[in-house]
Order: sequence, then C-alpha cells, then structure tokens
Amino acid sequence: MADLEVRGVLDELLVGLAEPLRLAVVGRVKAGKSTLVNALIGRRVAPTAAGECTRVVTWYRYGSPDRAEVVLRDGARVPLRLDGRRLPEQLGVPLEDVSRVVVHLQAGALRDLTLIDTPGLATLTEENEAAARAAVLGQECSKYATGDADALLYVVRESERADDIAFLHDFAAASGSLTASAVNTLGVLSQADLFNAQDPMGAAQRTARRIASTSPGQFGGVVAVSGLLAQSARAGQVSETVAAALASLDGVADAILPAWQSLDVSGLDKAAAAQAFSVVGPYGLLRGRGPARQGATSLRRWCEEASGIRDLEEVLEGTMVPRAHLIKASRTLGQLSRLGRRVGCQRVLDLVEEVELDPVMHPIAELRALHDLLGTAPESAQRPRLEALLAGLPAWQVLGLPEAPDRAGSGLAPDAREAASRARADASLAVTPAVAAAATVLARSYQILAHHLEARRGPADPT
Ligand SMILES: Nc1nc2c(ncn2[C@@H]2O[C@H](COP(=O)(O)OP(=O)(O)OP(=O)(O)O)[C@@H](O)[C@H]2O)c(=O)[nH]1
Ligand SMILES: [Mg+2]
Repeated sequence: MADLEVRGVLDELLVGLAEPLRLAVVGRVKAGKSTLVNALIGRRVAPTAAGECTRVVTWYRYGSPDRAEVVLRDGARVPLRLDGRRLPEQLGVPLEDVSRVVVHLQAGALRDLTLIDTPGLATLTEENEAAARAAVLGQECSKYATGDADALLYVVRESERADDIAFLHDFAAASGSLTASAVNTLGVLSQADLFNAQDPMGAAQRTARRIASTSPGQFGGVVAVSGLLAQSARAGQVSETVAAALASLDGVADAILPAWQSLDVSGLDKAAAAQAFSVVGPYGLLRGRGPARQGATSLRRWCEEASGIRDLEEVLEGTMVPRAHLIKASRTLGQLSRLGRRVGCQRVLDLVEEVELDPVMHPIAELRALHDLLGTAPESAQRPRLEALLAGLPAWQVLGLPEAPDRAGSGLAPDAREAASRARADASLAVTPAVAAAATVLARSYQILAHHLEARRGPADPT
C-alpha cells in the first residue's frame, strides 16, 4: 500500500471524525427512504417519485449556502443546480461515473446528523443495489472497506420485514469492531398509515414494539412512521386549499369515503381533493377531516403528530446522537488497527492499544461490551448498567441507588468501589463470554468512577 493511499485513508478517517453522525437510510426499493429523509430535513429535496428515482447515493450535510454537487468516481466534483429547492431528476453526467451526490443545506436537523439516502436494496437493477451496499459497507467509496456510515436507519415496510436481515450482517462485518447492532441501528416501520387495519397507525406501533422486543440485538429501537404525513406537514404541502378540500369531505360516511372521486359531494373541488389525497394519503383523508375544519395550521399539526416522526427523532436524539462520538471513535480505532495490520506497521497497532487503555477512552469499551451483550445476552443484568453509564446518568443512578443520597459527590466513592468488586465477582461467575466481558468492563467503569469521585473536593455536587 503506497504512502499516498495510506494518507488518503487517514484523511477519510479524519473527515469522518469531524462530521456529525453519518446516518445511512437503507431499505428496499420504494420503502419510503427518501420521503423519510425529506421529513427529517423538513424539505422536499430528495426525489420521491414512484419509480426508481433514487439511483445514486446522496449525502445531506449541514452547510451554507444551499448547494449540491456530484462527486465522480475519479474524485472530481461537478456542481449541480438545485431545481427550486429540489434535486433535479437528471444529473448531467453518466450515471456510471457517479460516486455520490452531496447536498449542503442550512437545515437544523443536519447539525447533528449527516443523512445518507441510498438506492433501494433488491432493486430492479443490480447496479443500484451495489451502490447502496457500497455506500454503507464501503466497498466502492473506499477500497479498504472502511465504510462510510456510522449508523443505520433501517426502513422496512410491513410486507417485507422478514427479509434483508442478511444485509445487516454484512454491515456488521464491514463496520470494524463495533458492528451493526442495537448500538447503532434503528428500525423504521415505514408507511405506517397504509397498514391494513382499522387503526393503521396504532397497529403499526404495536408491530414496531413487537419487532423491537423480538430482536433486541438488532435494533436499538423500532418506530412506526408515516413519512408521507411527516413530509407533508414539514415541507409546506399542507395548504389552505388542501385543508378546505378535506374539510368539504367531512360529512361523507367513512365506509364510502374511499370512493370519494365518484361521489357527488356539494362544494367539493375534485382537483383540490386529488391534491389533498396525494398530500395526506388515504389515512389522512379519513382522519384528517376533523382537524382540517380548523384550517391548514390545525391539519399540519395533526399530520405531524399522527406521523410518528417525533418518536423517531426522540430515539435518534436520545440514543444515537449522544453516542455519536463513541461510535465514531470506536470505528476509527478499528479502522486504524486494520490499516496498521494491512501495512504491517506495529507502531500504529501499539498506538491504538495505548489509546484504548486510556481511562478517558473507557466508554468505548462500554459501548463495545453493550454491543456484544445485545447480540448474545440482551436480558442480562449488565445491560441496563452499561446503558446507564453510556447515557451519562448521575453517579447515584449509575450505581443503582433508589434516589440521590445526601452524600452525593465524593461520598459515593465507597459505593462505586463496592460496585466494582461486585462486578468482578459477576465476571468470575458469568456463564457466557459476553456477560463475563461486560462485567469486567463494568468493574473498570466503577473503579474509574470511584477515582473520579474521590478526586472531587469541596461541597457535594449533584452527581
Ligand atoms: N401513504 C404513504 N406513502 C408513502 C410513505 N412514504 C413513502 N410513500 C410513497 O411511496 C413511494 C416511494 O417513496 P420513496 O420515499 O421515494 O421511497 P424510496 O425508498 O426512497 O424509493 P427508492 O429510492 O426508489 O428505493 C412514493 O410514492 C411515496 O409518496 C408513507 O409513509 N405513506
Ligand atoms: Mg429514494
């Protein structure tokens, strides 16, 4: 491996470290990936036609002014004009030369996340699937399989969710020591408004909870979302015209509403109703009529609330975003080790080991232990303990005390030491290697915490 190539890999790693969490949105063709990306960004920038329009991998990054560029396989960058505020259908360069499109937008959501929209898996053309896999797994963008994504949003429609787990395993194999697991993968049960049930959103939420509980090692959470309702609410499509059209259908009985086009409803503007239907879908047509009577603002609010998008954002903000630096650090160290082995440089391997042994880096060991545990023993007692540490909870909570004691601060050091010796005992009694390893990591966590608490002087602090 030439020096220049090594430098290229190192540069890639540095850029990745400096960026917010790179969240790749993956799933089957037409699962609703781009609609979801638009909903998260709050603009209809990604094409979402019913055809295979997401043919290239597209990165959405925070940046000003708004602009887009095509990155070619040879590294050259060609500016791309945003059509209105949307990506154009045509890229103006041969598709086979394209590595990816990068869009810079001044959108709040992108401050914490770089979103990577990918072509559907199991698409009509093999190249599309290869591009999606490469974007996530890294075979194309980096020859050294460093992978580009830190985390995955796995979008799946109810009818297809039994498939595709193999893809998650591939992602796992390509992501270094911190592989795809509940630590860095969230599931989205998409198009929840189309669930075949009397209460589609409710049924979708129940199914999402069931998937989450039956595959705790795979997903850090599974959320039912209607990307369509969320996108419409946030990207300015819920207009007064749409609200008025819905409101004029308010008197129609639920049972005959699906046949609204052939009904003779007084005051109904059929063109406006067709537009409304494309904006809110059949579920919105049925349930959005009431809120629509109060006008567009009320309908917009209803669409956003009903869509479940906030539930998804809560999980993202509560788990993935706070862990971003750990996920990145863990991946980068794994990639550096691989690079060191590949070029036969012992110095790099020694440095990685040295860094990993530093107490400051211990949360990486906690994250990796959690990852292994979720895959093999998700019910173990060590799991909530690791999660409490990783969530940065106050010391008394980390130590499992029922409430904040008066002796907070350095007064808790003996508790931490006791927790460390209990964890050591757990490690020696553990029946599975992952539990033993997690208990050993916890023993060190509590030991570090005790040190930290003892080092404090002065009045008790809130921790
Ligand atoms: N009713 C409803 N329709 C949706 C929803 N999400 C997406 N759709 C529709 O499903 C079709 C495909 O949506 P996209 O967001 O383009 O799906 P995609 O996964 O990006 O598709 P590809 O990039 O082609 O793989 C579009 O017609 C969307 O309007 C949803 O939550 N509810
Ligand atoms: Mg798409």
